[in-house]
Amino acid sequence: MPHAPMKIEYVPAAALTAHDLLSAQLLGIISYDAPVLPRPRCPLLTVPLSQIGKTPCLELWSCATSLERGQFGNVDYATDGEVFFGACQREESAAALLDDITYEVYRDVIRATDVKGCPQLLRIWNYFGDINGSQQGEQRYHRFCTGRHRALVEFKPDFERALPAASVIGTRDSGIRVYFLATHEPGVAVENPRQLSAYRYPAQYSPQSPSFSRAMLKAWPHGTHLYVSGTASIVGHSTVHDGDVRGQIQEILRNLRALLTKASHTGGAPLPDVAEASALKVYVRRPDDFPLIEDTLTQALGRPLPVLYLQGDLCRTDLLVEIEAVYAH
Ligand code: 3EB
Repeated sequence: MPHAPMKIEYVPAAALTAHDLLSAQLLGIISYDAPVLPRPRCPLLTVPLSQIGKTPCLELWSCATSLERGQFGNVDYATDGEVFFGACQREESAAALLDDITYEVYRDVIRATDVKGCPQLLRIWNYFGDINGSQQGEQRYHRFCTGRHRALVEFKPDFERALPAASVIGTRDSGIRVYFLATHEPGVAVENPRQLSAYRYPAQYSPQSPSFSRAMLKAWPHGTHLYVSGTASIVGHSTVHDGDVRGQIQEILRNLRALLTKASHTGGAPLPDVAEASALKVYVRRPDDFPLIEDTLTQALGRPLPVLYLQGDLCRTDLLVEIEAVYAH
């Protein structure tokens, strides 16, 4: 991602010096299993997902200019006025419903970006515990969808025009964590012709349909990024290849290719091939599937890519793997 205002890298934690961690150009750090010492000056979010298969890496977000950093409500942020990176973490108590906590998190996210003049949410990552479990008789993923939608309706009246790209992944520990990218001018939401838009899913998946777009295309002053949502083996609105990991990956790759083609028409310029991702995260439900998943993906892509494999739960119990990506050109 040479010319855009920010980049995302996966860096072995052991390779980072204290000097690196204190850099004025760091927008944020996402830590999965790797410890982060000393405490950086930028927002730091620790996500309880185990990394599989490689030396522990940190996800580093950086840009070329110096940043203003601060806190707004529960949101830690860093911004250069063009890009706005934020992170927010809330613990859960048995008494609080996940819909209400999610609502409050999204309210804070929207307020922080509004106050700082970057109200256009481009991409948001959502992580919380026990995603396939229930709370007071309602699935927790459904509660999440309800709380998110309630906040968007209340604080973003025209949100349906440019829903951010998103991932929602179940973590091993409780609490909700989100991090996000926002800016001042909107991007263009891109839907996948092979899939029903998630915000139109029938109620069988969630009484309140999920509020996200399949991808967000953003033309920065010096380069275009495509932020691809967590992409699963879903065609139309149905899961396909139940129980077949290899089949699920191949379907995900078809979905990614279709999305890239659609995005290149939308943006009026060709986007790179599926194998030219700048950053990939692969969420694996069952760690035992990792060798097959890595093998299938490496063969299909034909080259080593910047990729993190993380063990996480996916919102439908029949999904075994999900892939998110960033493309640049
Ligand atoms: C899907 O396509 C798989 O609720 O924001 C992927 C990415 C999924 C984001 C969300 C859900 C979300 O429906 C699940």
